[in-house]
Amino acid sequence: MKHLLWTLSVSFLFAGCAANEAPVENEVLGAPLVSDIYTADPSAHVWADGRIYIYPSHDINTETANTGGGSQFDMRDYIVLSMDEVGGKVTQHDVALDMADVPWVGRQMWAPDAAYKDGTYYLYFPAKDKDGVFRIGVATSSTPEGPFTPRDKPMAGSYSIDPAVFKDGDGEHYIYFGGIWGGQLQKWASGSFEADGSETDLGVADAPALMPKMARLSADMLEFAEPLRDIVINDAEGNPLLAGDTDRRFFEGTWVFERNGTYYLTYSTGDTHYLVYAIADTPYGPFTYQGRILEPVQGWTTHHSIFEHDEKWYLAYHDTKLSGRTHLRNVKIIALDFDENGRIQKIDPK
Ligand code: FUB
Repeated sequence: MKHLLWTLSVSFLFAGCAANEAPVENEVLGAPLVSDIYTADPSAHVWADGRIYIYPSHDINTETANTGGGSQFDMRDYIVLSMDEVGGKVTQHDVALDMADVPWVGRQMWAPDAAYKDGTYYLYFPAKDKDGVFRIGVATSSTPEGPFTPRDKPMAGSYSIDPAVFKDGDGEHYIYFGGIWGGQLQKWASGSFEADGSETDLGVADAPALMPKMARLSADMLEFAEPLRDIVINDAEGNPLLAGDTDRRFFEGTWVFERNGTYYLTYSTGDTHYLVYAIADTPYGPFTYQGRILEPVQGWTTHHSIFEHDEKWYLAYHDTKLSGRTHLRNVKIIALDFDENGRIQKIDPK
């Protein structure tokens, strides 16, 4: 019944839309997937069984104060959500990975992603090591929901946050990651970690913005197969987006997918609270900025993933409607539409 109502709502809203309008409204479709726990940063995948799996952050109400750098986001484990279809019954699985089982982790298990290859599921997760430096770890499982067994060290040469893994049509996997401010990417601007480096940005508005990083994954999915590269994001004239262009420049939360031969890089602009996208002809880019996907949601952070299920496209995202508190978020899913030229139709959550 719930699914029927959801489908009718979608049909009604789509029927009333002109080609360039957002297809849906969040009030109708964007109900929190679960309300027993707080979840955020949803990475959605449809594996071979056709079921939708969401790999979110598991927000918790700790006593950790907000002393800067996102310290109040003090998460300790991961819990996977799954469902047969959007709008269907959501299963909240048991703990997939606990901080206590990862020898190198000090604190703050942030936004994860997952991948599948040859019978094994891989969970990629950022967390601060014992020295307070964000690294990216990998854990493996024979089932999509876990439990996952972590490696005892983070990926060699990894840093910052928000890993996102994209599988290309030729079977190669690529990992994208990075986040400025609390995600520490600006502290790596010189190539090595500067503990006393900027907490807020590079401060040079007319310099090229910090770009997210990427590499092809090794055949065993556990390490970078090549040196890390910047993901270049240009404007329509082919010039890199600038640090001062806070409405468009990358902040955190990359996601990559391919549709009709076009590679889409989507990300959060952080302090301006937009989800935006850029396109390229290859998974390496360079990417050209296109526009916004989602206007600001309730809450400071905005993070997402995009997936296709039963020939429809969806945006998984979060807001803070359940709690009203920045660090206690709830994951939602909403329909996403493309026009005939492959342009993503912007959604306004209000
Ligand atoms: O959930 C903690 C952090 O908040 C994520 O890593 C960022 O993308 C932001 O959503």
